[in-house]
Amino acid sequence: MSFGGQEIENAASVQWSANSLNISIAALNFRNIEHLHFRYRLLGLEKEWVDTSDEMIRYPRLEPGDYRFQATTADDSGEEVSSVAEVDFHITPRWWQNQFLSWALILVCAFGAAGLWRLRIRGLQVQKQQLELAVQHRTEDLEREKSELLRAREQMRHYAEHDDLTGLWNHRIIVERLRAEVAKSQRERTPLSVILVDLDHFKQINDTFGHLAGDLALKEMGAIFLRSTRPYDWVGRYGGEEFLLILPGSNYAAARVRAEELRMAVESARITYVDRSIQITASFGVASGFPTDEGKLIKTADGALYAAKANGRNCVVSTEV
Ligand code: GH3
Ligand code: MG
Ligand code: MG
Repeated sequence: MSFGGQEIENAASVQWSANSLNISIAALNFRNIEHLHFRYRLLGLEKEWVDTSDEMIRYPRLEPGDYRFQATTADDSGEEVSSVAEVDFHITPRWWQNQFLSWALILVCAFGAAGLWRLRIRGLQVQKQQLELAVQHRTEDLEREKSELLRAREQMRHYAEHDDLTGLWNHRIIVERLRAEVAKSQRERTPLSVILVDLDHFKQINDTFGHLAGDLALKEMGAIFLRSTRPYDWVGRYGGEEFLLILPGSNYAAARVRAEELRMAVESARITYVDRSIQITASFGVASGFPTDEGKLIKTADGALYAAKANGRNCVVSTEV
């Protein structure tokens, strides 16, 4: 018997290798060997006997372990004609075929795989967190852009509806409101009054104190009118130095009183520009009643205002429609 070129004797111990085990059998006690053949088995690998007439047997790549090779000679009838010859041998495993080491290797691989898996999961979690953070930032950006756009739109609307200098409703909006209030007054059968105000000799104010002083005076007048009206009244800049006030629900008497109060507030206001005090008066044309048409109502108020100017200014003229 030889294993990887090395002779094996009974009870031999050889180190594992990828080589094959080669066995040559000879029936030394028989003269007529033509009718003989052999039976053999390698315990540790197989249990069944194998018949052969070959004298050479080969086992490729045996695993480490204990083996017993048995062989006997048989005649043509298959009967055993010799005693069983035996050789025991042991193939010792290489260090890496050690079972403990194999388990250790399996464990290391398993732990390694688990570690890699955990790392991968952690990586995915970090990636997910980063993505969520990016989405959150983008959402915040969009929210900010949206609120900026809304603010810009609100500002645009404010500019489109208000007078730059006084901050009051502009001509277009105050006329629109008047139309709506006339319709409401008709629908609800409630009185409606308008007051048209024109500052007296305002050209002279500009000429005397300068245009910037005139601007300041216009602003102050606007503030006085706003302060002296109710939340549901409408105050607008009708023209250059003319204001239109809409008083829903106010009848002739109430509007007249209100106009007189406004007149006194204007007259008593002291406007200081640089170190000079400017005094202003205004004329008031009031139109009250149950109007059917906003154009006619304005025209009536305009007529009253004209009369107030003709009366010597700084006064109120009221008319019923
Ligand atoms: P009256 O008493 O008859 O109303 O005389 P008035 O001078 O007030 O009337 P007039 O119509 O002759 O002049 C109006 C003046 O108002 C002329 C104009 O320069 C001035 N004015 C109109 N708009 C503005 C403005 O926005 N700023 C300034 N500073 N002045 C203005
Ligand atoms: Mg005027
Ligand atoms: Mg005027």
